[in-house]
Amino acid sequence: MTTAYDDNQLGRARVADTPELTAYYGELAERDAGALWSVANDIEPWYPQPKSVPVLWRYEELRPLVRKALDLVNADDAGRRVVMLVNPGRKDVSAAVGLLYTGLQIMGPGEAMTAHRHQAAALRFVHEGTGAWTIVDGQKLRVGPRDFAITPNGTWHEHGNESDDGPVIWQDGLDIPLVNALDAGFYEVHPELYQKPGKVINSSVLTYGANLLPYGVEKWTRPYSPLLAYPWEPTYESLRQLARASEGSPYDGVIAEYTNPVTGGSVMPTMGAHMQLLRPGQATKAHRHTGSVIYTVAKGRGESVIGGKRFAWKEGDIFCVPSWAWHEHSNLDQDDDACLFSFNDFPVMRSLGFYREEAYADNAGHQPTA
Ligand code: GTQ
Repeated sequence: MTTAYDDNQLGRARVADTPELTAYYGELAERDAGALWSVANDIEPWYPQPKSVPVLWRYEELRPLVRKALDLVNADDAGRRVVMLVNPGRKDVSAAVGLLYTGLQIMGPGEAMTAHRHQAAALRFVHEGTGAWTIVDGQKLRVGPRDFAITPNGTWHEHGNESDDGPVIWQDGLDIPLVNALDAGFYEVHPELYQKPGKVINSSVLTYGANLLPYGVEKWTRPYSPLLAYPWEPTYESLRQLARASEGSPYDGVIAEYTNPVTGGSVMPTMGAHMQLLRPGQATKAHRHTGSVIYTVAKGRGESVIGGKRFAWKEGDIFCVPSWAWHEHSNLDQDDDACLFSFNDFPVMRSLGFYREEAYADNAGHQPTA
């Protein structure tokens, strides 16, 4: 029996075990009950106590293992050929951090996966390969390196690689652990296995991609962005323009959120995404916030200090920041900018009133490192 005895402070549980209490706890347990004071300090911590730890996954180490999966399993048998990134503290729920899942999916030349839909929402960030496509609710999208695309929850989706000169590797980001934590998961295979896409490729990008709200199209009332793909070039160009017009954030450099063009809100109800640019040599200050973040290095090289630990990164690497962990980023290239793509569960935090943020006050805003 554990005793909540760590915080010997007024207003906190501080009941020591005695033989009578231990026997009493046993009697309660036999009736599927328990004494709150024996767990109170654990279940109501002073501040968030994530099980997740900061992790950096090196693309050059994972890439050969991801490619190996091409030979080891065929896509139809595996359903999706994905190497998951698993946080050592969240193996029980297959999360990369917090309640977010991520993995590297590989599709060989000419491959096409069957269509399905599920309660979990998904997003893609392309690492390499030229032939990637996905059909989301009947709309075919072509995506290339550093492009970002969404598969909102409940939409039919299938993917493939139509190039004949090499595999596609893209990163999947899903809220699977969140959906499961809420016992809300559903999954369906498409009755015809494959969708019949409309003729126009990237139609949502053609419709919504230029900061203009189109007339004469279906009035958009669904809770996710009608724009399903966000190509790299205009995203990068926008950040460079923003860098000319604004100082940016002291914690994140020049940063912008991918938005639903109809509402200005996050791309999906459970997950948001950002692209940020660190100027040559820029070192940001540390802050922390509730909500978990998974970062992918889109361009350049640098390092981040997360929870007092230093992680050096370069293009393709993936790292995570657990909720409430201090973090700051540096671009180690003095001549070129660095860009970080990231996705998060901030929309969940915000809609539940759980979002909090705090600046690191000491040491000129930088964490001490070992
Ligand atoms: O493509 O919908 O990496 O359902 C894991 C689960 C991708 C997907 C993953 C999925 C998907």
